This record gives sequence, C-alpha cells and structure tokens, in this order.
Amino acid sequence: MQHSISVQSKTQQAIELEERYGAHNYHPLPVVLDRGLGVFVWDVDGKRYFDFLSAYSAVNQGHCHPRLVKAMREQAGEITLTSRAFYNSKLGSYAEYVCKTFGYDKMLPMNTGAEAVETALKMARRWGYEKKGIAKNAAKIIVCEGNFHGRTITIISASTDPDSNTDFGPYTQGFVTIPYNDIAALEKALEDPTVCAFLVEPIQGEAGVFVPDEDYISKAIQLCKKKNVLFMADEVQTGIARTGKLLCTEHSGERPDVVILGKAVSGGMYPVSMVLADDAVMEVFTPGSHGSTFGGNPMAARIAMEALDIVKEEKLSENAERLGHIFRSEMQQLVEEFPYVKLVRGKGLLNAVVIEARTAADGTPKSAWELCLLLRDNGLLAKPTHGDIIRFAPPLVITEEQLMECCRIIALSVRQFA
Ligand code: IF1
Repeated sequence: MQHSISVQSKTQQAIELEERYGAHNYHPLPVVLDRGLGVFVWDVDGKRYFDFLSAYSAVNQGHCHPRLVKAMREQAGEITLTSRAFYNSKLGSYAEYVCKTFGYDKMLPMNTGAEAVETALKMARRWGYEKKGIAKNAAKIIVCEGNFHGRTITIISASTDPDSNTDFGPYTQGFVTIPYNDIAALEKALEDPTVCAFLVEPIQGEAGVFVPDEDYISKAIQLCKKKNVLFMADEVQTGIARTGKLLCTEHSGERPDVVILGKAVSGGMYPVSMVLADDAVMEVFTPGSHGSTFGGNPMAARIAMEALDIVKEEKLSENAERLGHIFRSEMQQLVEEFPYVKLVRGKGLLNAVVIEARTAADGTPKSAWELCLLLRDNGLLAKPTHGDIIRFAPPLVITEEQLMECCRIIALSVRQFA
C-alpha cells in the first residue's frame, strides 16, 4: 500500500508543483516525463511510453540522440555563446552547410520558430517596399484560415483561432486571410498590388494535419511568381524529413522563395531556427536591421549540423515516407471497424485520426481526450488538437516493428474506448 501511495505522489507532486507555480497556459496530459531515448520516454515512476508527439515534431531524430548529446557536451566545454558582435568559428560553416543542404543563397539564424516567422515577415515587408515598390507601411501579407505560425502578437494578429488571439489586441495590421487549399481565393487576393508575400504551412499541423490538394502548393508558388509575391513556406513543423521529404514543399516540385525552419533543426536539443532565401531577398537585411542574442551561436550551429547529418545518414525522410503509408493503412482498418473513428490523414509520419466525440450510456464523455488517456495507460503518448483530432507523430527513427507495436496499442485502446 505504501508503495502505491509513494508512486502516485511522485507524479501528483510534480503536477501540483507545476500547477502551483507555473502559469496555466497549457492543459497537459497527466503524465510527468523524466527521461527520453529514441522513440521512448519514461515518466517519474519509471513507466515507459512510445512518444507519438515528438514535442510537436521537434524530436524527429529521437530523444537524446547519442551523437547530439556528444556534440552538445563537447561544445559546452569550448564556447557556447559569443553574440553576433563578433564572428564565431562555427557559424560560417553552419551557414554554408544549410545553404547547400536546402539550396538557398543565404540563411538568417534565429532560435524559436516564431522568431524565424517574425524574421520572414519583416524581410517580406522590407522587400515589398525596397524591391517591389509598395508604398511605405502599406504592404500586405496573405495568410490562411486555420494557420498556426507561433504565439507573438504579430503572428497571432494573423491567426483565425480565438484561443490564440482573444484579448491580445491591438493587433498588427497588414494581413489578408483566405481559406486554406483554395487556389481561386489566393488568385483573387494576389490581384492586390500591395501584397508582398503569402505565408503558408505546406500541411496545416495545429489545425489538425490538413493535407491540401496534391497541386495546391505548386499552383500557389506559380501564382505568386507571376504576381511578384514572395511564397514563404512555414516548414517549422513539416520540415526536416517529417512528411517523407527533407522539406514538405519538395512534394510539390516547386521551390519556395523563403523557407522557415525550426524545431527538428536541432533534434529537440536546443532552440534553433532559421530563414532561408536567395540574395535578392535576404539582402534587404542590413547591419543593425535585425538580430538576436542567441541567433547563430556556436552551440546551436554545432548541434544543428549534427542533427541534419543524422537526418541524411539515417535516411529519416525515406523511413518517414515508407512507415507513413503503413501507419495510415493500419489506421484505415480502424476507420472501417469503428464508426467513431472517422478518418485518418497525413503525409509521411505527420498523421492525425479524427475521433467523433460521444457520450457513453452512463453519461461519461467519450472524446479524443479520453482516448489519449487510454493510450497513455497502454504506453503510448499522443495529444488531441482542436478537440476531436489526435495527432500521431513519432520520432522518425522508429522501426517498422515498433510502429506495428504502436498500431496494436492504438487498436487496443480504440477497442477499450468502444
Ligand atoms: C505551442 C501548436 C504545433 C508551428 C509552425 C511556427 C511555430 C510552430 C507550423 C512556432 C509551433 C508548436 C508551438 C507549441 C505547440 C506546437 C504546435 F499546437 F501550437 F500549433 F506543433 F502544431 N510554425 N508549434 O507548428 O514555433 O515558436 O513554438 O518554436 O505554442 O503550444 P515555436
């Protein structure tokens, strides 16, 4: 009896501390994680789980990848932060590495995804004024309904999600909102000569893993090119092999003017993000016009180069592509068997299952949240987005055998959920 009380208290104690002293800006699943390795995480009581969220696609290379831990440990003993007041011995080779990896002339290093998105917005506006000739302070940027690009006031000014933007006004001006996956709406919005950019996720992650029509991105890029508007791909969540290609926009066969990366650039070891663009766009940034204390620091550079090497050497894109097809066909069987499993959608190992919310005969709620609690009890961690959608996004290092075990856990949980 004593043991069960102490086991409960470790988890409960951590939750109570976080509730007492941490702002309540999240509603976490009740599990307290303490260790991670590869596709697994362990809670404070030593229970092991498959991680099917991957910190929202930041841990594509798996938790605590030995090569990343080694790189971080070594760099920690050399130099971690210089600021950009001086050059440092890692940034040049890092910049060259990513420019050659992704095929752009220049990169601007930042830390979080939101900072990289803000950087792209500033760059697009200045490009609009100085290169496209838009009247000062009149530049507009097209965004899509259901977008998620981060949490800063400018970014949530472009959001259509009341949870993200209610009571944070006054809002930044200059955004035009159109429906996602709607080429006609984009074509119409591009008629406005004061538009400087179109900012879009190649797959809308937070909205519920909305995969647009096969030709949406390619047509959108072509339309922007025709109208001299920058196509800016927010690949913070879809990038770094998550959808079966190094960049999700590669599926379109077209090349964005601007690429925004974050999260798995560092394999989840450290906040590392960046903006990629060619000289004609990136050159609008002049000394003193943008920056960040930590942006481009030697620790970030060292980790990111190792993290991107791992993506290539361990063929994570190919693994995501292959296992993604297997996962969706396994989930499709559940769709066919259980009426409340509505559909599965995704690309590579960025997938989601839509669960129809019900109320059981005894009045208890049967929503995606309850199913995630069952999944947790059965050893797999996932979390709903927007109520009825469960995102399934394991680290891309998962093996086929592990994936099949997870499909069995999901099927078991869905049965228990009946
Ligand atoms: C939270 C969502 C995912 C992103 C895209 C930029 C950013 C994100 C496409 C900003 C960040 C994170 C933020 C985190 C939860 C998670 C999330 F649910 F919020 F929307 F993944 F879908 N562009 N997404 O997905 O990057 O500044 O966070 O480094 O804020 O709750 P960041």
